[in-house]
Order: sequence, then structure tokens, then C-alpha cells
Amino acid sequence: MADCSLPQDSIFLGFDSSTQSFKATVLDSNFNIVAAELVHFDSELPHYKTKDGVYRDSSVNGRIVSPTLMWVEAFDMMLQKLSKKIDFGKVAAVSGSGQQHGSVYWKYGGSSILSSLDPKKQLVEQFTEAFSIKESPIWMDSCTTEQCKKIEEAVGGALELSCLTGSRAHERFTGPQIRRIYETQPEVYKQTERISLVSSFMASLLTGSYACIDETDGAGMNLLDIKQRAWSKKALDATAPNLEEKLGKPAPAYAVAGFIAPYFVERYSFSKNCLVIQWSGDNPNSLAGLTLNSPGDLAISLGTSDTVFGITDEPQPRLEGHVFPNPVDTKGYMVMLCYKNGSLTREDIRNQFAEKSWDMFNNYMHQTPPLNGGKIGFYYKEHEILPPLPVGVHRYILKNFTGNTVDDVVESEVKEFDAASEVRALIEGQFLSMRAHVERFGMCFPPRRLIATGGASANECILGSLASIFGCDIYTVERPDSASLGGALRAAHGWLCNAKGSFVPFECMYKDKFEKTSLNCKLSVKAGDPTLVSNYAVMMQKRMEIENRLVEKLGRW
Ligand code: ADP
Ligand code: XUL
Repeated sequence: MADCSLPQDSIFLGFDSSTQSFKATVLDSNFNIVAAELVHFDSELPHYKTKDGVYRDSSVNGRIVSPTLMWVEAFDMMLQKLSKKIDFGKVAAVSGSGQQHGSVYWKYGGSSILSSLDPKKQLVEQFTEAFSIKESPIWMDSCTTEQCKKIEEAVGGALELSCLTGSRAHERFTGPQIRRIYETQPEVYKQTERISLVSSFMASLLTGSYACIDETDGAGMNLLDIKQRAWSKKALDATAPNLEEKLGKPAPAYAVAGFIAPYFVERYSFSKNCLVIQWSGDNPNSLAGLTLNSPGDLAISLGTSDTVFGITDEPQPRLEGHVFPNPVDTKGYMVMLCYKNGSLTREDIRNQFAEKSWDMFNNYMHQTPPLNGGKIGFYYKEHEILPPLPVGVHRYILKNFTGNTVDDVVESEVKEFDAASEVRALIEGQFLSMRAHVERFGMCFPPRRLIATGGASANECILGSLASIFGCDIYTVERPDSASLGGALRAAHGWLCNAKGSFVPFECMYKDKFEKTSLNCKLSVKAGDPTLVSNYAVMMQKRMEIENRLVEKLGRW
């Protein structure tokens, strides 16, 4: 095994530019967390007037964007906060995560702004004129159904696109978003010098030049041939003209994007040798941070979105779910499911029924029995991705439900539940849907280990329900912010690959000392009762029948 040690006195910095906040995790060379920070968009940058970090445009159905400059100002604020906690001069490498699919549109001249930053000024002052579009479309957006249909048609169908790029066309994916901009604002498209993802955008700020889109986050665009790890001409042609020149070349996630720009050396005393490693998506970086390296492991991220992901060597792209190149290997793939109604929908039900208190929410969970007396619900505060259903709530009571068979079980639709049942119906509904789609997508079930992460993974009561439905032990890591942790870990990996002159296996960095590091997963909740797991299987079957009917009746596709 190669010597994979890192310089002893150095530290590695990982960021996460996510939906509601900008986060950072700092690792020492033994992979222990030495600092963590957060900038919350709504409360700490109130002048942008975002709600949950976004604008919901009431004039265009489904349009959801974030002000690009807010991310830049959050970065300024983060660096200020971190400067009080760590010595930037010790940072050997920096990398990070961006919320996936979100895009930034640089105006012609953007590259010269990047390369001539004045260290006496904040970043935000210098980027006011850098973008051709000031509001970045983000992953919550769903206004591109028409563009999705046209792109699928142009490449020979939804499954064809999925086999090529890892996903059928999805409204939030960057290709359909770009096509919509080209169709509705051709002049703006023409004035755009470069299109970045949130991830490559942040890397561009750090290097002072346009950074590449990494191969994994690039697969969230409906533009990348996932087997070749290169742009697909067919997909590019189906999207917009002259697109390849606006995207630049994709790069492996472990590659060096460049040295940190002089701006950061002069203003924050970073070393001029500090390397910027390509940034990637938040889910891919979570996979890295949770050190998921066995096909039997699954992770569930309970952040603004809920996602389920794992790795595989033999992906089978389908009409639902996503396949991305493995972010920490040169071969292999990451598979993922994504739900839009995650934490914000849980918060909404908590606010309506549990006096805005997680404690009361948890009390309701304790007061109600597993299986909720046959009460099930579908809660879509936002247009859902999986399945593609519009905003709405659907509640049912299952009659003759014993948990042994679906025969004779009939559902009747009801308008409301009592508060406690509402809370349980939401949580059970979210996890039953995950279990059903994990099985349908061919991900490993039951998983060998299930690792929970993201904001809501701090809630053991929610994790208890997850353990009962999936029937396996639930693990967590030291902090719920695995995306910035993964960014820091990938920074170390990129530094090492650069020092060795070629790719080195990711796990070689921490293998011998894993248990002594902040990467170590700990058992958080024990697996539930096996009888309950099979009762939930019956409920799940019934739930999927209803879901399929809802999709037939109301689905967008
Ligand atoms: P993102 O990275 O997508 O911006 P996070 O992973 O930081 O999101 O998660 C933020 C969410 O975590 C909040 O919207 C909040 O609802 C949820 N959260 C935080 N604490 C709890 C808790 N104790 N129980 C349930 N959810 C929680
Ligand atoms: C993944 C997705 C979200 C975003 C925001 O496909 O849309 O999980 O990455 O976190």
C-alpha cells in the first residue's frame, strides 16, 4: 500500500453551499474535525429577502431561484467567521459541495473580474456586474416540463436519455434549465460566456478563474455521457447551441482546479501553495464524507431535500432515480433517489400541528403506534420529484388492515387526521416511499448498514421510525453535515493524488486509523422488530398502489 500520509501540521477545508445555508468543516491531517461553521441565508443575510434560501416566483408556475450574489456574500461572511477559528495559512487544500443542478450564468467579462480581484474589497462588491442572470435556477425548480419533453424526444426517448446520462430529463436538471433560458431569453444566452454549477462556481471564486464542472456533479445536468465521463454531443445538441464552449471540459473530482487566488492569500493569509480541488455536488460529497464504499451500504440524507444513495458497479438507469459516476473513484457509479418534500415539509407539518416544536412533534410520534392504525398520507408541499406529483395532500384510512396481507384491504380517502396521526402519517409515508423506491430501483434492500445524515438526522425519534421501516440498524457520524465533511476529505484526497502524481484509492487515506477519526460511523438506533418490518411491507404495497393511481391521475408525465 502506498504511503498515504498527509503533512502533519496541515488542515483541510470543506465547504457546502447548500439550499438554506453555507457551511464549513475543517479536518486535521488525522481526519478529526477541528472547526465547523455556518451562515444561515434567511437570518444572516436578510437583505436578500429569501425564504428557506430561495425565491418562489408566483408569476411562473414552479419557478424557484436563489440570488447568485447571496452565495458570494455568504462566502465573504464565512471566511470572516472562520478567520477567528483557524489559521488559514495551514490549509493545504480546500474543496466543497454545491447543491446539485443549480446553475450560474457568467456574462462576457466574468473571467476578467475573476482574475483581477482586489483584496481590499469584499467579494460581493466585485461581482455585482459579473452575471448575465442574477437569479440562479436551483434544484427545487420545476418550470421546465416542456423542455424536458423536447430533450427526451430529441435523444430518442426518456429511457434512452437515462441510459446515456444516468437520468431521464428532470425539471431541476441543468440541461432543461439551460434550454429554457435559451428559448425564453436568447439574448441572455448569447451574452453568457460561461455556465457553472453551484459547485464549479464556488471553485471559480477560489481559483480566480473558471473552474471545470466535475464529472459527478456534471451528471446532474442531463448532458454528460456517464460511461465516457464526457459531454454527450447528442445531449448537448438536444439542449442549446454552442453549449460545449460555455461549459468547458469536465474534470475528475480528485483533480486540482488550481492554486488559491492571490486575493485569498493577501486578504486572509492563505498559503500561496494552497490547492483548490474540484468541488462536487452535495450528495456526492456526502457519499465521500460518509465513506460509503461497499455496495451493501445505503445513506439517507434528511436535509432540505431527502435523498437515498449508495454505490454500485453495475447501474441500471431507469425512468426514476439517478446514476452518477462515483465521486471518489475513477470507475463505478453512485445511485440516488431524491425527494423534494423533505425537511421543509416536515417543518410545515410541525408548524401546523405541533406548535412549531420538534419536542411536541416527537411526543406525537411516541403517542401513536407504528403503522398508525392504518392511516397513511402523501404530503406534497412542493411539486414532488419522486413520484412527479403536484402540490397537494392525500390522506387515507386503510380498512381491514392487519399487516399480514393486502387482500381485503380497502382505503377510503379522508380530509384530516388528528394532530398526532398527521405527524406519524407524514414520517411513515416518507420512509415507506423510500423503501418502496429503493426496492423498485434495484438498490440493496435491506441494506447492510444505513447511515443517516442531514439536518433531521439529529432527531432520534425520526431515526427510530426509519429503523422500524427499513428493518436495519441506523448509523450516524459525528456531525450531520456530511457534505462539507466530504468536501474536506476530498480536499485531502485531491492533495494526495496531486502529491503522488496520479489517482490513489480514497480509503488508503484513513484505512488504518478509521476508528480514531471523526469519520467513524456510530450506531445510533437499533433495527426494529422483524414482524413490524413485514407489516410495513404490506402497508408499503398498498401505498404504492395508491401512489401509482395518483400518478396516473395527476402526474406531470
Ligand atoms: P441543507 O443542507 O439542504 O440546506 P440541512 O441538512 O442543513 O439542509 O438541514 C436543514 C433542515 O434540518 C431544516 O430545514 C430543519 O427542518 C431540519 N432539522 C434540524 N433539526 C431538526 C430536528 N431536531 N428534527 C427534525 N428536523 C430538523
Ligand atoms: C439532488 C437534489 C438535491 C440537491 C439539494 O438531485 O436535487 O438533493 O442536491 O441538496
